[in-house]
Amino acid sequence: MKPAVKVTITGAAGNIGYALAFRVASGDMFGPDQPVILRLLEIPQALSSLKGVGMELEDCAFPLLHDIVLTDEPSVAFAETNYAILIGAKPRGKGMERKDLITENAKIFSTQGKIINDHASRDVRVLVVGNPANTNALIASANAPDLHRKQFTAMTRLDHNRALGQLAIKTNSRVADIKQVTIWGNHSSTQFPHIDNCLVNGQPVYDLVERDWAIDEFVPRIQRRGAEVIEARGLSSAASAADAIVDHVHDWVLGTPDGDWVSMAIPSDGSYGIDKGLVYSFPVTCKNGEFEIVQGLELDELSVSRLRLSEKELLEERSIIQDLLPNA
Ligand code: NAX
Repeated sequence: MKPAVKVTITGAAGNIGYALAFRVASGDMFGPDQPVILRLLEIPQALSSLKGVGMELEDCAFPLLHDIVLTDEPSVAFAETNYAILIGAKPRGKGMERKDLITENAKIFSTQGKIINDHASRDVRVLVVGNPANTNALIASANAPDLHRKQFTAMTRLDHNRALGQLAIKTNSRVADIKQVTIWGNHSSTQFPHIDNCLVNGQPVYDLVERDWAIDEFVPRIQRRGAEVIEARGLSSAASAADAIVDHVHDWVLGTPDGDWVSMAIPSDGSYGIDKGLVYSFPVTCKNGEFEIVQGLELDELSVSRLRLSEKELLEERSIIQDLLPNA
């Protein structure tokens, strides 16, 4: 049996953390032959609830789960960790402006970036989920000067999966038959779900749907899907977010299938003219644990303007937290 990998989950007693821990422990993230050690981090006020999560994990008797650490001490949670999944963040409080949320959460992610830099395994892979996810990933990586920028990513896989789900319904096909969907930009309402290159059963998607439908209905639907779930459930997406986390890390580590790509928010290398260093969602393929941006996609004027709009929002977010980017 392979040696166990260490997986840190922050905010592990929260909505998403609770849905995620069991999926990782059952082998969904790394496969049925990869044991895991879970390091679950919470704030002191949530430690009792976290204890309950730990008890339930024990009660599942997962054969792949070799150890569970429950802690409110980040240096313990991140010690020698191979995967850091940063979910814990402050929710937007009453009367709080978006700017306040960015500033409040920036403090959490700059601190965690430093601790990951000092304590995590040198090959650590980081996925930021807590919002504003893209900018929080930028802050964490800028505070981890000894690690490579490409070790820090943010999640747009939920948006990607939402796009696949809605396209499958619209085209009356199976999700597995839909390829080459992209989420560009920020994990926010400026994201651009883009299907110009999409194939359904090998057929161009626009043989099956109108482009007007894509722009006028599909794009806003994916952009607003999170809000739609909250309206229906009274709670934000949790199981689907946890599922997207499993997919993001699984594909990063184990690779994407030939002939398809996934969406990941990663440090821009300037591809498609996006400001270098911004954590921006691109179409990527993954192989041998590395991701690569899909190059050469043709974008019409409207698509380019949507990419720019989301880039502009990320530049604004960056300017708000500029003083927390020591190595930017
Ligand atoms: P919850 O409020 O249910 O859980 C968050 C947990 O984090 C709480 O248990 C809290 O005690 C803990 N926490 C707060 N600060 C912490 C810190 N410094 N260290 C460790 N733990 C800390 O929120 P949940 O529904 O789980 O959502 C978590 C985050 O994910 C939010 O920021 C949310 O906006 C974001 N999302 C991001 C998504 C994405 O696609 N990138 C989609 C889902 C989700 O909306």
